[in-house]
Amino acid sequence: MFEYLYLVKFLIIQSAGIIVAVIVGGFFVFWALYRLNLPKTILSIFLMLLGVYLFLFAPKVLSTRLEYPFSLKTFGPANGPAIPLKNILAFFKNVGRMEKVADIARDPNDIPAPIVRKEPTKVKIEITAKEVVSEMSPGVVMPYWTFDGKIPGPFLRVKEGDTVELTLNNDPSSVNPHSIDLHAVNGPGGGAIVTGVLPGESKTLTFKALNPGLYVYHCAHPDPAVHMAHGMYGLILVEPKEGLPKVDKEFYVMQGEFYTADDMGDQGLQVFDAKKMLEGHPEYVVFNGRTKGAAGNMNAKVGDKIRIYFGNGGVNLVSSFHLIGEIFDKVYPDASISSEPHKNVQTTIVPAGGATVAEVEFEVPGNYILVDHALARMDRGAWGTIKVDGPENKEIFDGVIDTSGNSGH
Ligand SMILES: [Cu+2]
Repeated sequence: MFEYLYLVKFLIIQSAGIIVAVIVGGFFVFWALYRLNLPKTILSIFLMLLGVYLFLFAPKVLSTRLEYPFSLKTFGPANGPAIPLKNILAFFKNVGRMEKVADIARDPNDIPAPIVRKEPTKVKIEITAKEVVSEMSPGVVMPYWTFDGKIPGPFLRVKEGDTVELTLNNDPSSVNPHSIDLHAVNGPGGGAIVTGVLPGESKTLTFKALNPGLYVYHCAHPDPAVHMAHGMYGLILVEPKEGLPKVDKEFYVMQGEFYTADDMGDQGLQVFDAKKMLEGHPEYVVFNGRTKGAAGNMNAKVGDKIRIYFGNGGVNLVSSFHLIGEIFDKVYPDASISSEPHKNVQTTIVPAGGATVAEVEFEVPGNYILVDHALARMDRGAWGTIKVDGPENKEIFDGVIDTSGNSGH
């Protein structure tokens, strides 16, 4: 599936095009001026102005297309948000060793089973930070940074009171250092200050899971926003001592933003645009790392109790989480599972770096669409589907389904 020539297209064709255009343009100007037989002073002034024009404007054209804006700075504590030029060169050096992931989206069903044991214990977890190449949509090739090669990272499940020994490896093919900050941790940096790993390194963090809840974890290596805008986030569930109420199915979905120099839908290898990230103008807003990342794998039956673990990796936007055609029977706002849930909720706010736990039971079969109800983002990719099978229920929902394509669904 990989059109690897895009790398060549990106580096050679675009730069060669500019060089050819400048040379041919120069010859054309010389030729035109000689034909007009203008005096040497006018010719000199013209060339001087042309030189000034190129000096002022050519770098702007080149900087957005041929390199990360490495000169871009912030006033945050980290060195960001630009990616150093040496890392761009290292990317092209390492890309042959990087894994080409056929599908970057983590399956929403990829969740460990509920914990049955009653007593807290010691849990060992190993995660690998890995930079990979995959597709945002067919032909749109992205350098992704991940936990375990998928977006979001693995769904971690522990119990209140557990002692967690978490080892973070950084794959040797990586270019960048990485770390992990888990919002479930009580301690500086959420663990990030002890898990900073260079490519090929491993480090271990031990923490006690004191507070039950559903928490975001993410890479926090400077600049954290850049790492999250490449896909480095996931969820950790700290189950309460008594466990969560039993449901028939659980799903795992995370929203995230991607900032590319090219416009949405442009094909080829995509370059990260730090300026768009600072301004909060993503080209893609998606569920589980790519367009259609949460479409097609979630199935349920009428009458099933469904629980959705939904998180927002950000890095800028707040999600207005909504399920078209249903009402959440229960929502634990801000994923506060030790509080009483809200009942009968249409849309629930999930802040950047936050999560929610929503439960729903379907009465009527059909396709139900998960969205961020800031619906322009659906056009940027933020949607998923739950397919519900079962007997019709005409008392609750009846009518002739519009198949003209004008209904939108
Ligand atoms: Cu990272």
